[in-house]
Amino acid sequence: MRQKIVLNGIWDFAYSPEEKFSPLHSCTQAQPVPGCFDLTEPLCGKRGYAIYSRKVTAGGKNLLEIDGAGIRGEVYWDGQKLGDLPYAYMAEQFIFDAGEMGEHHLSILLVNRHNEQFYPTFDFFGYGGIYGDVTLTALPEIHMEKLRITTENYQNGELRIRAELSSAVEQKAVLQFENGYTVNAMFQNGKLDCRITLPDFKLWSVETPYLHTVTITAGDDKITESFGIREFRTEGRKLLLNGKEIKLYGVNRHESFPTVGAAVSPQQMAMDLYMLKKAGFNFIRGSHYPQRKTFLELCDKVGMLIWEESIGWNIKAPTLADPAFVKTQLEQVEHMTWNSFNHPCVVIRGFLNETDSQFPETRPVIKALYDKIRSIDPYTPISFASNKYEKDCCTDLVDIVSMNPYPGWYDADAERISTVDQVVPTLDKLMKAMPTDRPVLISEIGAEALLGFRDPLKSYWTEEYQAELLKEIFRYVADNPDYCGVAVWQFADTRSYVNTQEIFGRARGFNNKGMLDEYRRPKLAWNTIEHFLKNTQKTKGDLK
Ligand code: ADA
Repeated sequence: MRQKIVLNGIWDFAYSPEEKFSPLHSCTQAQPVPGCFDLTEPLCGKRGYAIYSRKVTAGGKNLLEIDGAGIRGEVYWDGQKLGDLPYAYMAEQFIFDAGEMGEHHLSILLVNRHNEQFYPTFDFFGYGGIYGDVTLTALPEIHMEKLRITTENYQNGELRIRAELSSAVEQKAVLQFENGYTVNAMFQNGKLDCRITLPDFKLWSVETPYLHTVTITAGDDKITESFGIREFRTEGRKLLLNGKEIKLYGVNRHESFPTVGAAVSPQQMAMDLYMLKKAGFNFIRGSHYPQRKTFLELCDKVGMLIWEESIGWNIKAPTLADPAFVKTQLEQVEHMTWNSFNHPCVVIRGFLNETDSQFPETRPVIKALYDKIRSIDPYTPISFASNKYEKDCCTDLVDIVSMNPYPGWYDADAERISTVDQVVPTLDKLMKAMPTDRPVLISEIGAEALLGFRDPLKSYWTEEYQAELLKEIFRYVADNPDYCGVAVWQFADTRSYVNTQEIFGRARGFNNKGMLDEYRRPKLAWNTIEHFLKNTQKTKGDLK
């Protein structure tokens, strides 16, 4: 079995406002990994260059994994470049020869300045740091990779198992499942592709998230992978999980917490997840970037449905006309799909949030991104969240049509203190413009509210207004068979910038549309929607 060492801890560190470091720079400061250096004094809010480095005892062929960093970076071993960290939040893997067994020097050079992959206008703060675990695994000379386990038939436990060897050789393989079932198979020309029907299997679902494990031994390599047997597909306007209709009641969740930025601890991830489960939510859109391996493992175990997307917030048509930029988007969706392939919680794969999908010239880009994901993952429904509504000309290119309408917020009117009465007409009008042959999801909707701001007028920014608006929205979605679900924008307040939105700016420099504040302190809306989810059959019928 492979030996994985976790390299988290206190690393040597240095920061410079102007200069990129040499990978062997001798650092005089220290920072924790995972961690965001631009949230620690005297570097709070500073943008520039950083180096994290440490000694590691290793030798031979190794796999280095970094579960997300930002905003971009490069990785070095003994001063030699292993590769890049081009996309914030994306888990990256590096297979390399560590040299003679002994002490070596690992360094990660980061830049937290914005770039063409992460604009300063994104409505979420771009943190500099190492967001997730850093691990090192010694590999045998010939090792397995690209393991894909797909449910071919959730009713009889038929699976398809594919994997590749690092060299195109013939190799016997033994597949042992946790329930004792064992299968002999073969890598031919370095590729394994077998179908098995697992006896005594159990299904994965939100209520009963049963995980199977398979240990594959091939030559000197041995890997163990958890997986779920489930089918998530569309049927007309409906979503089916294991053949039963399921309506999504969820939230958009940023991977962020005010004191640690994007380096959210597993403890905080668990707290968020258990809060959502207890309140009765079944869905999280991982807005707006690939999700951490740790978070997906938790969602697999706890039972939560996840939408994962590559980072590309509000990208305009001229940028999409640049083949080099489109190539980076294709790289992202490809890497993201491989990274999270075997997590049963990931039920929707997405990209390009609120892009210029009202223009026909955007169609080839969306089709290319769709085809790239589908070339790896044959089944998972694909979508992108649009704010072009009736003008969107790309809805036929995806499996689920997703829209981000904001009735009750961005239709604010100086003459009035509320536009909650716009929810029904807006969502009715939107639905009339949607294709009738596929599910339609409200991927974002909500309003800002400042924790503690209560007011007799119950107008915009009050907790009362946000609660009333969301109650109206959830009631509408529950009573309307045409919508397959709703994801509130957003779970918790998140750090943004002071003025990304001309209309409202961002009070406190935060996006305040959370049902919780950034420290997960509930606003009235949280209790209101928890009450809805627990006390209404989520079908026809009033809030009790
Ligand atoms: C968009 C965007 C979100 C957030 C939201 C808002 O829908 O996708 O990231 O910025 O608007 O709060 O306005």
